Amino acid sequence: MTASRSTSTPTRSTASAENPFAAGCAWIEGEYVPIREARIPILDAGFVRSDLTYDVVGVWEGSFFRLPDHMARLEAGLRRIRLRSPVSRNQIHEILFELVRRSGLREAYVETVVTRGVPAPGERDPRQGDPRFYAYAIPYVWIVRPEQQEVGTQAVVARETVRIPPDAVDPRVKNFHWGDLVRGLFEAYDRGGWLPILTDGRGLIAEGPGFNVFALVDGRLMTPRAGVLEGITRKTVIELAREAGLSMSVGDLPVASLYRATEVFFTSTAGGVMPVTMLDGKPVGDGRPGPVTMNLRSRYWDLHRDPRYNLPVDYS
Ligand code: PDG
Repeated sequence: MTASRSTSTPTRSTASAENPFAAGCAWIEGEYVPIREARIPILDAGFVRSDLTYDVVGVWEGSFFRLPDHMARLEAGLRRIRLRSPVSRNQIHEILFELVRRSGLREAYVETVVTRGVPAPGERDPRQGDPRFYAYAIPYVWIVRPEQQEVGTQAVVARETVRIPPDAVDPRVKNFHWGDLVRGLFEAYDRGGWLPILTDGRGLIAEGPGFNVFALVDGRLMTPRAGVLEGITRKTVIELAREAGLSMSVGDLPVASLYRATEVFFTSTAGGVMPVTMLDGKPVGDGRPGPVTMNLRSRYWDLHRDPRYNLPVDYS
């Protein structure tokens, strides 16, 4: 650390020596703290029971992308699990902008979490919860690195792991019940793939660890309607596809259709539109990112310069 501070070359560690929030900034109980020092109480039901909901919004070139959509999804999730944020929508806005301002990050991954909080001793009734709010900003996260997106990623359809049934854990409520998704990742690694696509166990595609799935089948772009998080990137891509006059179906996506697809891609705030060029060890289409995917991908990023979708951060 001392050595890097004395060098004249600017490095990540010299930057963090100057700004304690450069690696990320968290808001914990009213205080802004460096990300590495951010702590939650061990008895928080969010940790012990996954009793929470959260959201992740991206900051790109210094602006929040579709923040009102993310806030609306967070609020819908809170209602669905009967949780109230102790922090108002206006305060949340203020905190999120301040987190990014302090970090100085131009490209950031900004997470907001509302938990059921720390129960009174012995209390097991979730209605008696005392909700807590947490938020943090860290450098932007890529599920698939941009260089890899140019050639496409490798995926497998999970066979041993199914997505948690929506009647057990509602996937529309963004949650930390990642047991199935993490198990799916191990299955993908074991089979030589990088990312798993989970099904509902009854022949329909659901989603993967942190992303929605799209497939171009017989010239029609398809994405599952149910059993998935209603991704903001998914919503953006659906809008872009309709605008471009593509045939688009938001409905069932059978596993069999996915195998016939000429193009497959994933969508997430953490990486945008990510082409899949190998599925279960076989090439998708001609094994290169397809034209429909790459067109949607570039138009997705173009939207990050459209004032209708972006709220700039004041870094001064
Ligand atoms: N499905 C699941 C299960 C997700 O967690 C996410 C996003 C999506 C779909 C895509 O939704 P959206 O387009 O609104 O991003 N999850 C990641 C956070 C988790 C991670 O991988 O770090 C995100 O919001 O970036």
